[in-house]
Amino acid sequence: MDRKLLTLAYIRKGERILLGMKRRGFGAGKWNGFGGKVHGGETFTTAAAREMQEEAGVIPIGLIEVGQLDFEFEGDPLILETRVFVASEYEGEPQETEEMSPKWHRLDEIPYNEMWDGDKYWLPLLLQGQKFEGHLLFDQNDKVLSQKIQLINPIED
Ligand code: 6OG
Repeated sequence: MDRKLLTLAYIRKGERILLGMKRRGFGAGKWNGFGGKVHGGETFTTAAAREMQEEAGVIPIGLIEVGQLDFEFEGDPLILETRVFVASEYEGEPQETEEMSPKWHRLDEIPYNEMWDGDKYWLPLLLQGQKFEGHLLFDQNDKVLSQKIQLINPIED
């Protein structure tokens, strides 16, 4: 099975999260975090920071890896191995790029119906400060067919 290594990074500031409307390519028309392919010689973390700078014009500070998600599409042997990151600090001001239009969203107004269908299963975990890993299988219309997500070292409360 082929694996493609991707990053997906968010900036979360208090009660708001920075999302980008993807303007072209894979996932166009959806709000998402920022990210893309890991280049040779890069770590996931350096790739995540580079992609965020390229797509949103901000440099994240103190990126923390919080998740690993394997995205798979029915009928496609490729697995998108995606490492998920979050930062609470950044340098620069979010700006529109060719790839993304960034916008702050209140945590109680996350536009899940304009995001990848899988996000509702795991983004709430990120927002709770949890770490997670999982696998999501999508059909050819980008709908989730099955998913399994588990917490890593769950936070006790
Ligand atoms: P480029 O092809 O633009 O990188 N990505 C996904 N994000 C979410 N939320 N759900 C998915 O479910 C995704 N599949 C891929 C990873 C693609 C970007 O899109 C993310 C990368 O940040 C299927 O270089």
